[in-house]
Amino acid sequence: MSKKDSYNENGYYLYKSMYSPKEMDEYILNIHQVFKNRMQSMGVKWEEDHQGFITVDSLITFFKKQSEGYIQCMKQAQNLFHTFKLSYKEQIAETLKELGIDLPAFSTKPILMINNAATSKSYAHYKTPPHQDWRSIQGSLNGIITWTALVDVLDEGIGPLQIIPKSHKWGLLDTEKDEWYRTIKDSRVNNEAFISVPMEKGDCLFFSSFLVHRSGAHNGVKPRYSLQFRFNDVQESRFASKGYISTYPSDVPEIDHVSDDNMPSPDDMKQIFIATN
Ligand SMILES: O=C(O)CCC(=O)C(=O)O
Ligand SMILES: [Fe+2]
Repeated sequence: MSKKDSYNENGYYLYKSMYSPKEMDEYILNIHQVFKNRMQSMGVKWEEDHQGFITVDSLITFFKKQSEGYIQCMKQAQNLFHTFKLSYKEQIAETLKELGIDLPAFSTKPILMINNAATSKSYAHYKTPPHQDWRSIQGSLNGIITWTALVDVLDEGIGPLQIIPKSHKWGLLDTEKDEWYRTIKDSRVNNEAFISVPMEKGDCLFFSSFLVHRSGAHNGVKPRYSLQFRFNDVQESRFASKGYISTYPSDVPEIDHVSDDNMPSPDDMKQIFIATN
């Protein structure tokens, strides 16, 4: 069966070794750099291993003491140039095309997740209940999500992604609002229907925005790092006829949250633009 036929039939395609382990480690080091800078500015101490990764214990301590600081770092890490760079891979573009997206466009910003009960404010922050991404995106009908494992997500304890193969063909399922977002109400969505998708560091799962999926159970020992890119197809006629609807408004400045305190002085600027001669 061709890649396209298998994808159409099952609703997903696993691309092994999209990225090398080295590429993944370099990216996580950049993420950790965001944390180090913020922790330093807050006077929070951390420990790191011989490669420069912050230890899990230090990250957990940071979250426990300063959860807002931790969340700010997560948001900033999502915006790293490096995050976007990982999406500009020829193999991603080629695979999207092979699977049926003619002219891909991001439907949302990249989504970086570090799943760990110890660094989550609620259960749904590290264990996403069954859902279809299309419900929140509402983009092209052939939308695709890429879900990349930044670390090995192999054994059940680290919570491999769970999917219901072929469920994309069921169409959009009924949901009810809940404290996470919306819960699917459909008898076909039950524990027996899910399969786990164990992935090695650098593997990338392409799946339909209609495929039912959820997070696996995480035992809280090793954090699970993943990165999602979400694509619409600008060529899909229904999407165009709906006026390229976007349920994710672009960021606007949050005026009320910007402080007037401690604004930069000319001296601060001199520190940034230091003359070299
Ligand atoms: O990474 C996960 O476990 C699931 C996340 C997810 O499905 C989502 O963010 O829509
Ligand atoms: Fe999802």
